[in-house]
Amino acid sequence: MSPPGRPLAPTTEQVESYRADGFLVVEDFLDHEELEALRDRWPALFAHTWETGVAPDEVNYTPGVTPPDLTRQLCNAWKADRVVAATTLSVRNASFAARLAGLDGLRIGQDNLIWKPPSGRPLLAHQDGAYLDWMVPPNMTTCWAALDDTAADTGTIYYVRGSHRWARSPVGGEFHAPDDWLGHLRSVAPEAADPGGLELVPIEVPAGGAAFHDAWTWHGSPANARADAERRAVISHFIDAATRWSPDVAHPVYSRYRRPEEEEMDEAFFPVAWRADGYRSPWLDRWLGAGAAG
Ligand SMILES: O=C(O)CCC(=O)C(=O)O
Repeated sequence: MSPPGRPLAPTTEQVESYRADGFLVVEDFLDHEELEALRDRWPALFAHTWETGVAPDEVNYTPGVTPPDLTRQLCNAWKADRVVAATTLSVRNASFAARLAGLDGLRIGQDNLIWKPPSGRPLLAHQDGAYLDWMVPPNMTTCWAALDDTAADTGTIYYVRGSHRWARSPVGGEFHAPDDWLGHLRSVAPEAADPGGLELVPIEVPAGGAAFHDAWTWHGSPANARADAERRAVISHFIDAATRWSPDVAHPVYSRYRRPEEEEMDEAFFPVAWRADGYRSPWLDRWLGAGAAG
């Protein structure tokens, strides 16, 4: 259990394990009050009540419209809610992730709230890096934190151990509710056919536990086989603080935040959450504090 406002460093063993496997599990990560605050906010967020008045960049759930068994997702919910932002942009998440990745600093690329309802449908196994050709270099270090106790049969996230060293594969398949959540992986990654090549690891942690993964680590989540358990996650997809815009490739949503002819990413939209020299986007804590006071 670690407070979100303070830097946190992994042990040498944790760094070695992350680099060997392409992921790392930390069983006890979120602070207890933080976990409760996030759970309290959840229903309002998915009912489209935005604390800041600003909508997330992507809203893949509309109550009464979206089929109830689809896995629900909000992207860049930090812009909509400062309780979410206090976690997804936290010094703790970014400092820990940066040291695992061996980077001097991280900014948020995108955050993500995932809500897999009881009997909810799967999310496709993929490499995050395949979706990142709009940045230079394509990169991502992710902190995935559970709001519920997770188990192999509740549709938790699964990682393929060691797959960050596999070839970099292109985007393919249906991301939301695919018929076969491992279908794309099996069709593009020859390593998956090697005997013993596909070691799937379900992340089973108590609520408040976390897992970290690299941009090239294959991961996804099967259907929730339980009718009595939901599975929610709060995710920070960080990118190297020095990441720049691709001059050639645009993202349909995020490239709205690119100023013409500029390759530098704007801290208003991609704030620096932690840098080893102590820098953090100066507006961030003032804005989070205003939320706490209000
Ligand atoms: O929580 C999940 O089911 C998958 C989340 C995911 O794809 C990610 O964190 O990169």
